[in-house]
Amino acid sequence: MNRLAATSFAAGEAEWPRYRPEEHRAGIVHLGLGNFAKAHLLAYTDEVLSAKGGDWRVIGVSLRGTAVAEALNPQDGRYTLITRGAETSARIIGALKYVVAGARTASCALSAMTRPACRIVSITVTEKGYGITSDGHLDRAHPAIAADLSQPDAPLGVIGLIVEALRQRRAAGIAPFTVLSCDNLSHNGAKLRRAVLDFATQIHDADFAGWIEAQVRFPSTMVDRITPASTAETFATAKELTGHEDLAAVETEPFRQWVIEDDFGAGRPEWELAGAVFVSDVGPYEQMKLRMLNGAHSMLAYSGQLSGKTYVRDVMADPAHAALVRRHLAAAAATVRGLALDLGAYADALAERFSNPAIAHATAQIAMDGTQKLPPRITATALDALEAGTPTRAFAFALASWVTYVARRSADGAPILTDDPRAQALLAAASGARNAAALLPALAAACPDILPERLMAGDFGRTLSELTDAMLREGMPAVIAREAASGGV
Ligand code: CS2
Repeated sequence: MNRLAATSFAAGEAEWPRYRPEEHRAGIVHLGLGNFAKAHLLAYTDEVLSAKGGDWRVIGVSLRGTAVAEALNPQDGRYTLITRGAETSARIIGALKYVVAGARTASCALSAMTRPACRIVSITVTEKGYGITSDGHLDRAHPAIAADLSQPDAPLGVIGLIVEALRQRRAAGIAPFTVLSCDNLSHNGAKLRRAVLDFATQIHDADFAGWIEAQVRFPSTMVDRITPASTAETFATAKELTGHEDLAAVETEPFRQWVIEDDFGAGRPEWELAGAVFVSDVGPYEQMKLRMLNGAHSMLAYSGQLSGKTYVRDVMADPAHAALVRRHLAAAAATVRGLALDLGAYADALAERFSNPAIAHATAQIAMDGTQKLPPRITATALDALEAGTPTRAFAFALASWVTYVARRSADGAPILTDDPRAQALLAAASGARNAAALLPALAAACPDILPERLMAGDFGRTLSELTDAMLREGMPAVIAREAASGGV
């Protein structure tokens, strides 16, 4: 098999590295190497290396099994990044050095993270990977947090790894790295910082926590690039465009955005050369993206799953459903404060990105982990809208879609909800409940951060209940058609 590797000759239409990756040392350790990091942080870093050089290659750490390492390491970290828009193009990324995974993850990751050359530890582990509650506290019930608190020198999770690596660096007199969270958590840097300090205080002492507080930077970031899971078609396109077999190929959309707080303690790549934007406060950008893009995504994922739409583009191809996406974007935009940006234009661009016919972004992929995603995407937005007196029906529709999704069973009686760390608790709460009057209080008791009292009461609570009953009784397609026709806000 002609497999992609450092020694491969450039072939096909793809763009090959115009720099020599092996001449650059690693300056970043990335925890949670998956498709998103491969399409985002690594793509930006690859362009900087190409334009400017520097010791900023990336060592990846995979915390969820060995598949990613098994695909990438035999290829010397090389992989094909396919961009699908009006045209399809491909670029071979050379920024990744290798991936650590498997039985020795903790020791190998710690040795990479404690090298003086490591100046940034970046992270994409999804919302559920941190062990931080939606209100920003250390979640002691999270499996990795619980395990790492009892065995801090062989950590399995992000927070445990960061704390142990920082402890070892301090003991060896090595300056700390900057910690860069690149996940869709609101205030991702600030929340991670608080959880790290909390963890460090628990297992070490206030002196060490004080050192972290004074020395370690945790800039917040807003990251954006729609990146579907790779399929057989991804691998076939990679082969066609590169002339090589690539078991680590990833595909993504042309658009990308990265807004970063410029607060790095030990240097950073000039990511602005690749289009990243450095600001002093990421908050408003994060709010815009989480509430508009991700909020609309979650709404269309649940309502799409319940109306037979496999991909986001299928939702957008149904005019009634697309109108509800538009309604959601407008209602979410009305809650975003502090940005001198044209949110109408941002909403238009989102609708266009969601409609991209070349991107097969599965609604099932977005529907995963709802308990982690909904609090900042929908609940916080709905609460702000209620407070400000701006339209809220779109949020009641989104929450009713999730509630109905949790309650729904397939023809053989199996739940359709599976991929959520709280699936068991949700299914237990929903079991036997046949209408909104039974279902809503049960789910609110299980997830008060998704259905707080304020949203269960008053007009909002009534609308939520009516929509849930309608979805359960008449089915999602009928409710979508009626909602869109009534133009309700
Ligand atoms: C999506 C995001 O899966 C999801 O929940 O909403 O992954 C989304 O595609 C990215 O945040 C886009 O930047």
